[in-house]
Amino acid sequence: MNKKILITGGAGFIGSHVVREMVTKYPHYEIYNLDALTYAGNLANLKDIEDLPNYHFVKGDITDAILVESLFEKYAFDGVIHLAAESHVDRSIEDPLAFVNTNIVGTVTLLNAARKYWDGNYTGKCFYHISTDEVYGSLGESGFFTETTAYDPHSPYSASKASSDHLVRAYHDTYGLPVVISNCSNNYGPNQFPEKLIPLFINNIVQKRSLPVYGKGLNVRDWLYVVDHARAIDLIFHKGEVSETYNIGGFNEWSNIDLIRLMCRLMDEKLGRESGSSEKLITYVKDRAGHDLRYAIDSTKLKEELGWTPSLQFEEGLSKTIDWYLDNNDWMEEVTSGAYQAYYEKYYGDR
Ligand code: NAD
Ligand code: TDX
Repeated sequence: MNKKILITGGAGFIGSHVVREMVTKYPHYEIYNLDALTYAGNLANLKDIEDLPNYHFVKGDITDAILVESLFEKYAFDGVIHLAAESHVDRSIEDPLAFVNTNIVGTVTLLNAARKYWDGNYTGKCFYHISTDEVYGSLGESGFFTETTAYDPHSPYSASKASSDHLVRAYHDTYGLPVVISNCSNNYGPNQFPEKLIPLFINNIVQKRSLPVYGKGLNVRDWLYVVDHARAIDLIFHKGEVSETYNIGGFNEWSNIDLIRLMCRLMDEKLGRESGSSEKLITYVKDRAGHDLRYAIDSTKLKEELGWTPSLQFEEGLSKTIDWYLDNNDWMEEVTSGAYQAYYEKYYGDR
């Protein structure tokens, strides 16, 4: 069946992998990528697919109700895959309101448009909201987050994502909107903005800059290769049950310091540096405020109900990821120098 799908945040890290998955796997779908091109949005992430006839880019803000409604009116979307968000915890500590605006107001703006234009005709429609494991808060030494774990967010980022999740569910319960939500663990892979741990540290190791480890480096994160997340999103969008939640994760927990040591070892090998030289860059710095100790996702439901399993083992995925950043030094330079933003300003500044 043909579908017209609105993907928000498709120029970002995960969004660009989702857009690629959808436009290449479903050439008979029309995919509309709505992205404001904030500092985290980069059209270079989509260079390889931007000329495909079923891909369409719209520069715009999800909080702009007039624009969002005009898109629903013009294109009559069957589905929404909503990824646009402010996504970095440290930035949320500096500027919480930006997170409230995009993550909460932006989500409600999209929900309102879907409700207005679908107008109770929900057959074949789906509003899919992409969320995070951080809404569940922090685990102790043991246990996992399941779909029924109570929400307990600690950062302005995770609180804003939790709020948006509640609103999505409220639109189902109150107005009958056909929604589905997934909560995923930490992603890694190509095209991630180098403010997040893995690309930041890869770049710092290349540049021989210090590696700022928060606190004692004992916080634990559960890492998933971004393409496996994109595959799960495709599956849930097509096969997920309306009003259900699916946790996505690969049962792959690493303490930050163990992960950083592994990255240092792999990078010494790849860069032909003396063994142990990158580890000397490790610097312990002041801990992040409200730093969650441990995240670990139980994705049994997704496996048992929809048959999803991750395709990549972590060491293989990490090695592939490091190779991608080493091979795409131009991408890293453009992103860190801000050159790409000057380009967008020039081409989209007055649109
Ligand atoms: P990202 O920061 O790399 O990309 C966000 C994208 O959204 C960018 O292209 C940006 O330009 C766009 N955007 C931001 N504000 C916008 C606005 N007001 N209007 C339109 N576009 C806007 O984020 P990401 O890491 O790819 O995360 C994508 C989604 O997945 C987010 O909802 C995030 O909460 C969720 N998530 C991320 C992770 C992770 O590890 N990165 C894990 C689980 C869930
Ligand atoms: O310089 C650093 N030093 C450091 O020790 C940075 C940037 C991070 N860290 C630590 C903090 C975390 O324990 O590394 C861990 C990972 O940090 P981030 O990459 O900032 O990710 P995290 O805070 O875990 O959140 C990520 O996963 C869930 C994404 O940014 C979110 O968007 C997603 O929802």
